[in-house]
This record gives sequence, structure tokens and C-alpha cells, in this order.
Amino acid sequence: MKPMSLAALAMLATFATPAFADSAISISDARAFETAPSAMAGGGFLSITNTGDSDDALIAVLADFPRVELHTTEFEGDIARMIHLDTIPVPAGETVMLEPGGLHVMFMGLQGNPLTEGDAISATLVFEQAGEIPVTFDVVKRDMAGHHGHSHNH
Ligand SMILES: [Cu+2]
Repeated sequence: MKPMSLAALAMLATFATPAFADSAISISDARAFETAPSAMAGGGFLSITNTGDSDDALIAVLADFPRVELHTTEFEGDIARMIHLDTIPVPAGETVMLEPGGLHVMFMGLQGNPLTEGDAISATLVFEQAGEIPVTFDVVKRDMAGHHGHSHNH
């Protein structure tokens, strides 16, 4: 195959895909709970949809806090315990919900800088395949963030 044909192929590929199609990952409902003034950490929640054909995983969240971790919640009876995860898998064709009582992003080291309703937290999600995706977590009141019936696929 001549180099020209390769270039033509590359162009075809470019035209066949809409902008941002690099990423098979789409994000919605990014929000965080407001926290008490003395809180050391706050939870971030969002929906991650993998519209692609290959599995991906959220491997890190970068934000302007001393530490940001991925957590899940396990219940032993009524006691909720948070467990640190290295990755959150997002299988091909699936939506993974990070929501209260389950998976979440933990913004840590707040010490005296609580999350306040109306704030917006700029963050970068890092995926194994899709790479870095910027996201803004809107800080909302706890009861709004806990809303059910919000968890449908759009
Ligand atoms: Cu946590």
C-alpha cells in the first residue's frame, strides 16, 4: 500500500467519528455533598457510561485536595465501612454509578475548608483506556445528592 492510501484511510477514520469520539466514556450527574465545617473528607458522585466496545477502568481522580481516593462502601449490619479501591472497572456498554452508599470519589484532607453548596470542584478523571477526562462536581445539599430516581440511564 502506498503512503497516500494510508493517509486517505486515516482521513476516512477521522471523518467517520464525531468530535471527542476518542473517548468512549461519557460522564453525567457529577456532584458532591456539602460537608460540615469539621469534616475531613467529602464524597463525590457521578455516572460513567462506556459506549465503546472495550472495557475501561477509572484509575484515578485528580483534584486540588491533599488526597483523592476511590472508595466503595460495605455494610456490616448497620455499620458502613469505606474501602479504598485502586480502580473502578467500567465494562464495555455499561454504566457505573458512583452514588451514596456505594462507590464514590473521596476528596480528603479538607481540614477547615468544607465543601459548600454552590461550589464547583474541578477535577480530572483518569481512565486506563480513555485517558484524562475533565469533570466538574457541583456541590449540593446532602438530600439533593441522595435523590433516587435519578439513577436511570439517560
Ligand atoms: Cu469514602
